Amino acid sequence: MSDASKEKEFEIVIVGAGFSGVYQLYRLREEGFNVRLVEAGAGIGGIWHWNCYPGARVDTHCQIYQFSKKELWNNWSWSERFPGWEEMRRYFDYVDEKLDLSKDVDLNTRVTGAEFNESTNEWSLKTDAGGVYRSKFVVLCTGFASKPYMPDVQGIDTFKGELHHTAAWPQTGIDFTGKRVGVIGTGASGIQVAQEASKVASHVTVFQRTPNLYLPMGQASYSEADNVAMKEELPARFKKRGETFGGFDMDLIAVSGLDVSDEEREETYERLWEAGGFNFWLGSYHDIFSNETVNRTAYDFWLKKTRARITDPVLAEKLAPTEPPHPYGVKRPSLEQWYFDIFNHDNATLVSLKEEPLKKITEAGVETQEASYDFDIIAFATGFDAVTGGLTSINLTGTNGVSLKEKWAIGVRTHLGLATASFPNVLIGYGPQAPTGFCNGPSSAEYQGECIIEMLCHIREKDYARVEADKDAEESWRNQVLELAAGTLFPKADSWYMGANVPGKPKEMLMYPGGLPAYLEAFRNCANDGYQGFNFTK
Ligand code: NA7
Repeated sequence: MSDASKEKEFEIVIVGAGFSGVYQLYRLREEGFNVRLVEAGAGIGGIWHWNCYPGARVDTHCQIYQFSKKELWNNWSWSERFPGWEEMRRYFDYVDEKLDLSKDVDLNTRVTGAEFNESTNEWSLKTDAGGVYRSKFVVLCTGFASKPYMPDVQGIDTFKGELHHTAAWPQTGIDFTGKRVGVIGTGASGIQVAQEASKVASHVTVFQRTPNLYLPMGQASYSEADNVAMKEELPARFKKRGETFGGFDMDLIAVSGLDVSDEEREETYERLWEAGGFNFWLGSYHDIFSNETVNRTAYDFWLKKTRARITDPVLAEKLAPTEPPHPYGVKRPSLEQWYFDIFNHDNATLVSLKEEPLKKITEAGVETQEASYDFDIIAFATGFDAVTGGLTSINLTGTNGVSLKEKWAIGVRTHLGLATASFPNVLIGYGPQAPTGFCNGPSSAEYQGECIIEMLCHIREKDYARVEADKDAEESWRNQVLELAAGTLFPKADSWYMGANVPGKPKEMLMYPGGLPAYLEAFRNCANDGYQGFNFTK
């Protein structure tokens, strides 16, 4: 807000300017709503504003990691199959300019809390910029990864060098040249940092707790001619997204991995592996996520391919253990480019925290139960309080006086992942109990985003003052989510999908695991049935 001391009033306030929030802004504006988008960062782009650590890169191919609006894709060219953060930022700047977004966005403004006024049916949102927003509706688009998870390791404040979480990396950057770099965590962020550091650092030491079952990224550079050819295919790819489990342009194979011969399965795996990206994961047999025997065939194929990249047998057992640490793909596989190769050089070391647990951070570096490692720079690539953290870190007070954080401390409850009881007129995009982490972000922004827009248009048409999720409906939706998850192998890993990466967080499936089409069908049935499970008041 230009004048932070003033109250401003809107029909709808959107929180968060990633793909979901940006989509809400331009579509709700198109529908004629008086809407404002409030964003904590200094720029739009959500995760692509915050993620600026060396090597930060998207793990979904650019063809479908963009908005499907022709006016946008028709005039934009991608330089790589999996773009880096700088290119994603340029893309968001381009979207901003094309759709004239900035005039309705307040940057550098973090929503810290909100209260509902029962007599006016309005929310009052407080921000760290000092101002107050009053609005009839709030659409929360805080994303799955807006609250970094920093483990409670003793001595973090004592380190004399540079220590940062990858998601809170200094925007001015840090030069790794000639430095001793420590990387804690081996998910997508950890290996991206390690790959970059290995090129210029005097030494990089990677601390691994659980081996990540990486897939080859299959990065490619794109010329202008490639972009011209790509555009021909885009409408079909965009359409396909709404028909597939993960909102991708590929889908799980309908037959069981056990109903094919060993030769056919091997050929399929080989083809998927060669295709790169998430093909081996989201293009595999549908029962890879529910049948341990099928899952093991995928693991064994992965093991064979990965072991072929690692020469040292001791290292090989650490990076790619003979026995799977958990079923294949129930933790998100990160896409590696030259990660395994870095350990073939003298300037890289892998430390297994299973063999020598982390003890503390010291002035000089990292101390494990076995040894001390000195660093100039430490990157905590330890992930996020995923999916719920961005929402519960806003002090939202429900009509019963209970905050969202308190309500969800004993397990998430929502109806269709769109709203939660006692929080009237709050709608959630890309949050828990929706496809979210199993779904391509831009696909969710558009497909689930349209559910939110449809609801808001319905409310306006009927002149309702208030909408709220029904308590019974949210119990029922929760049970559907948990029952679907119980039929899968996902609960067998302590992943962020299960909320199990953050100590003290309830271990429960945080996503709707039935796939995007089934989710959209559930919404359609609900809407056709007069929005059953939502209570409306005039
Ligand atoms: P991830 O994928 O959640 O990875 C976090 C990593 O940090 C993972 O290897 C964790 O090991 C490790 N970790 C977490 N806490 C600790 C502690 N206390 N000690 C040591 N190691 C720890 O986050 P990313 O940022 O890499 O990626 C997030 C998503 O962004 C990713 O899924 C893609 O969608 C892009 P663990 O496996 O829990 O043993």
